[in-house]
Amino acid sequence: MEWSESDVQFMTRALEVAETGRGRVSPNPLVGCILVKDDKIIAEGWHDHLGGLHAEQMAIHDAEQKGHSPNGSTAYITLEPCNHFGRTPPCTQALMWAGVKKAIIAHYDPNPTVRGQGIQVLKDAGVEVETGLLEAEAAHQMREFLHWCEHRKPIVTVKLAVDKNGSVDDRSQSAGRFTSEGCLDAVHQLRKECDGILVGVETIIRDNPSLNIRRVPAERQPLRVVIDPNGRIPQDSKVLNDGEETIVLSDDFSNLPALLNRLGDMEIQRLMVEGGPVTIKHFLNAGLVDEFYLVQADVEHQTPYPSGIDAQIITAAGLSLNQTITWGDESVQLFSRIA
Ligand code: AOF
Ligand code: ZN
Repeated sequence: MEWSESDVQFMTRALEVAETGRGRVSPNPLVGCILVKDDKIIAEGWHDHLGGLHAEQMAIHDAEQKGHSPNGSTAYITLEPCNHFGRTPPCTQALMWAGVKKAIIAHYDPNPTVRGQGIQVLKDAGVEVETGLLEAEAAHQMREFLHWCEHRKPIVTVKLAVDKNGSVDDRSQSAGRFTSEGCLDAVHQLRKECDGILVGVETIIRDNPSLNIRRVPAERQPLRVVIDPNGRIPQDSKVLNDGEETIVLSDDFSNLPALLNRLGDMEIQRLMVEGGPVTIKHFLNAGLVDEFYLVQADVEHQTPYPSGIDAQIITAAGLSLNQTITWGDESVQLFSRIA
């Protein structure tokens, strides 16, 4: 398929508005929809939050509100429209009633209740349909949803902060942060994009962390998952007493694939593993890490606690350096699984 420059521009815009829902739509995917008439955008919509309108319906509503008729327009949609009554009525029907004459779709919907039917129903109704425009970009944007549809388990994102020598903790001091405020904000944003946060019980004992989202606005908190094979979690730990959900699992580390399947059954599509190094190493050794954020702090611990994890170990686990970004004062290496 040959796409025109304006096709690419409109789908790029659809992907952009879809981002608005990031951290708020799981277990649904991010979806954006643009309505175009006479080569001009007349309306925009996106799936904003779980339970909210689907992107197509918001776009149709937006057109009407702005006094434009969607009749005869072309819809650029990042995901195949749904054809089922779920939390909302089918988008296929909405598009047809609105008189949309052509739908350009980035990615098919692998959800078993939708698969293929959305496109077929539109075609049967005489709507012109084209697919595959910026498909790879859309697949990347909704990668945890696609992964979960296929494997029914979460992608695993690790975050680890180390000092100049690869130490994760200064044992000469009580447990504390050694990264900048800006870095913490970024970590909270990342937490928001994940459905669950997993730590080993050692982290709870040493740090008593809250493992919640406080530094960026959040409508919901991630599920906290603590691996505690020997029942050592202190009953007064914050994660057990702040009213948000925590599950404590007595699995040992040989059981990680089964654990991920169970979290997948709970609709956890992206799991953040926050530590400590022993827990992270188990995930690395089992080949279960998909993304790794290695945060490099510009400090030196007096009594270091070596992580034993560096770029080489991460690479050996099947990941490769994707990009280097900045979080506050820290430089962060992002490693991703080689597809
Ligand atoms: C669309 N447009 O904007 C989204 C779609 O639980 P529901 O009813 O909200 O349906 C969720 C499913 O619908 C989700 O798993 C995915 O297959 C599709 N999401 N479809 O036409 C949208 N978010
Ligand atoms: Zn829909």
